[in-house]
Amino acid sequence: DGSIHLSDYRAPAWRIVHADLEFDLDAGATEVTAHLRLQPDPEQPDAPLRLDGEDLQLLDLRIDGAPLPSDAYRVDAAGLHIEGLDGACTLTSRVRIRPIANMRLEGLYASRGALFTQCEAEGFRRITWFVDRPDVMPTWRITLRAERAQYPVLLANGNPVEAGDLGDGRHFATWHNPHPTPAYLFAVVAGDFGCVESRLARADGREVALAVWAAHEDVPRCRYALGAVERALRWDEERFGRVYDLDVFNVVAAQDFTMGAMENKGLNIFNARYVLADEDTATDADYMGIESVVGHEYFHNWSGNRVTLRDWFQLSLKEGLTVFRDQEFTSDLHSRAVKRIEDVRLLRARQFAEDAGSLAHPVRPPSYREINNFYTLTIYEKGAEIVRMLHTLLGEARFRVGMDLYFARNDGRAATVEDFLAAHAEASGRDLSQFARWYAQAGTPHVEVKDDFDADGGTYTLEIAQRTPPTPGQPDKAPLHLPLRFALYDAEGRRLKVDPRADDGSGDRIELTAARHRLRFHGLPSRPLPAFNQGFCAPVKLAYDYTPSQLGLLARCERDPFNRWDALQRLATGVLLEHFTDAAAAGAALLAALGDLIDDEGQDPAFAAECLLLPDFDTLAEAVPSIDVDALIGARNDLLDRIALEHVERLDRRYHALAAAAAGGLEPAAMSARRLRNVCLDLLTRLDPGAALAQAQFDAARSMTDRLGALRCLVHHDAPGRQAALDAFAGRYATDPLVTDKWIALVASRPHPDALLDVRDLFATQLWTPTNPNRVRAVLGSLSRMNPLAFHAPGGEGYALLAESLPELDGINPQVAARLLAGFESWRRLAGARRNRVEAVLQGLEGRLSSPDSLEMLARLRA
Ligand code: HT7
Ligand code: ZN
Repeated sequence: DGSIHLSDYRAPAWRIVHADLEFDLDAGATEVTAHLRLQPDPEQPDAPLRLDGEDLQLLDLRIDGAPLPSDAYRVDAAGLHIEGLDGACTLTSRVRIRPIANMRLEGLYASRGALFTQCEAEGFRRITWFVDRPDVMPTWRITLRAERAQYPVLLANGNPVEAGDLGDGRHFATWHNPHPTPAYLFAVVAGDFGCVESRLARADGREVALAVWAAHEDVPRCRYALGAVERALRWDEERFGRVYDLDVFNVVAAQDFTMGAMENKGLNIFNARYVLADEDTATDADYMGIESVVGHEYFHNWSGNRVTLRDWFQLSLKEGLTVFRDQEFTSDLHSRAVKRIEDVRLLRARQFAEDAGSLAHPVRPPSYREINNFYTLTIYEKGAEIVRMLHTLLGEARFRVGMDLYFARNDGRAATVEDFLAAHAEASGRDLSQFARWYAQAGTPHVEVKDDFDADGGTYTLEIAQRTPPTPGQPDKAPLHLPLRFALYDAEGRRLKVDPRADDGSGDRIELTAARHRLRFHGLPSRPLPAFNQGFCAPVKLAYDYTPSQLGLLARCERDPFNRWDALQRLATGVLLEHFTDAAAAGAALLAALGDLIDDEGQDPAFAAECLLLPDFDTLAEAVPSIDVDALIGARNDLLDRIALEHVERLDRRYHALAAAAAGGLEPAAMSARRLRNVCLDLLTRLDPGAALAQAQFDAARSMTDRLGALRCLVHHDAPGRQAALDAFAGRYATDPLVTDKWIALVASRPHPDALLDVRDLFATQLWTPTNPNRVRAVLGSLSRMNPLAFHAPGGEGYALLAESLPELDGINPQVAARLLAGFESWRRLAGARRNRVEAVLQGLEGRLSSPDSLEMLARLRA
């Protein structure tokens, strides 16, 4: 079926040791001349040369300067085959490509008069003939020639070497990348850009010139991203000892971009939404997102670029590790507790759903048809959790030694997950062979804890069992090696010092390796209150039968802030799903705890805001065997109403008390205040049909956080001023596509059946630009991922709306279409007629999609 298997890996028969490329750039027709220095693998002496290439018009082909006769090579849909080559040689090819016709945004494409590339994972083959796999790592020299008027800025990987005039209005620039680099990290940008720049001394004493580029009108909004680059560079030196390795580091913002950003060597290309920010157009969350993505791409320079991947099955080796690194960056610079809560929210809502749905796959999948379909939450977020567990198992100091060894040993190489684990095993003396199962086994492990207290002897026993449910293609699972933190508290919430006489483990962390473990604690005066998985050190679903009052106590006394938040999430989940026998006591415990938090001025307001947010729809859907959409949405709404009603005065008081702090700029205290204020406002607006407070905040707003927070309340709570506010907002930002995406996302995520009509109306306006991935996501991503009420409309209208648009989108940008299809991943667990309705919609898509991306997704969804 066209699948590629991890077990079939073979080293490349031919390597490219140096690539010298010349581009005659033009949006309509670009000519690419490639001089590739080729070397055969001595172990595969007679293997033919096979070069990847797609949509290339071949103009000329030579070996060592001599034209190749037409019977000496063969071209098919995927490649160029040359047989009978006699050892090392230089292949020169000339091809023509059409950037303007490239809607897939893979390879070289045009966007708003400029030219950009996107080569990960297999886009370079759309630029020229090449051995397009990550374990082929030439050094590079890149010469760009173009008209100066339209393309005054010519950027490529590496260091600038030379630039000059060519006459006739044309000019050139030559770049050199001395580091062995796979083709997926190749990049070129040409266009009329401005930049903000700075110079920084590297830890090795050399200087690096940093620049962030954007369309001229957007340059003033690049300052924050530039600061984020500076912070990332310093942090990687200090925390990981990683020093930058070129004289320049360029970042360019593109409005048309499939994903978030791309870590091309020395020339990162970003979705404009992760670069451009000022107070008028960006929310606090946008600022945080920019810093985190800038960090992520910068950190790839070592985890991904200097040490790259042997093959695409190892994708999490760079992505999981780099997400872990960017999470630590944010945690070191801002609130560690709030960052962990945000990350675990995402993991539980989206990665756990992926792991439990039709698209579940291991962090290192054994096979794939289209690698683009594996840039998933499992590869990224679960991959990061695995690295985090390693960090927990080894501790910061030994983890750092392991990382240093990994980087030193694999620098300039294409590595595997085994190389990563071997470095950590060697540096720490630990056996990580069982731990490696995390990469091979899909599904979220369930850890169930039962306890017993023998009052006579004062002996407390914990029975801990782990089990991983079946996933597609993996019916049986073996036990995993995982760290589990725990603590015991007495009835007053005081931490008990424990001395576990267990099979293994000690102190407040044990390591699970078997399906069952027993821990015994002696000499306890009374039954303790246990707490587990502090900091969410293992990415598992942990079940322990807490009473509401125990959770209320934990929410106050747990030392670990993550677990204080988690106790409230558990309490809220239990109330919503009616898990507690004494429902009234549970509701009262939750309301009391939330009331204390609203009043608690000693607490970080951002943390309080996180505690006031109930588990979202996706997280709740993950906690039940069968998804009753109406029941989940109804229960959530009822509980939110109850919280608002119970605490209206407190919420109002706190909302106003935070006003002064919220009026500040980007300092953490002001951001935190705005966050809690917007949560208070949302609850208060539930009770106020006139939405006076939200209207007042909207009218007086001086920051996008305040303006959008208020607009969201007006729109999502159907306030009378909703349409006027939307129109005012749309008018104010009509020329700004990123802010326009924000209001479109609000409209498409309005929890009202009419959101489907609004989306249909949008399709009929000029705002619907199916070639722009951000806009497609704002409309259809928001509907399918952020609006369960409308998406799961009982008659199936939401499913039909998404499905209707997919064939057209698939013909434009298959990656975007395939990702939208993943919105159906949990369909098999839908209760009632909804499951049948999705099934019919998926069946209706049969024969209407054409890309390998969407065909693979559809097949996996329906398998
Ligand atoms: N490594 C990159 C992932 C990526 C990508 C980015 C943009 C367009 C298409 C893409 N395919 C894969 C981004 C990252 O994870 O850092
Ligand atoms: Zn990445």
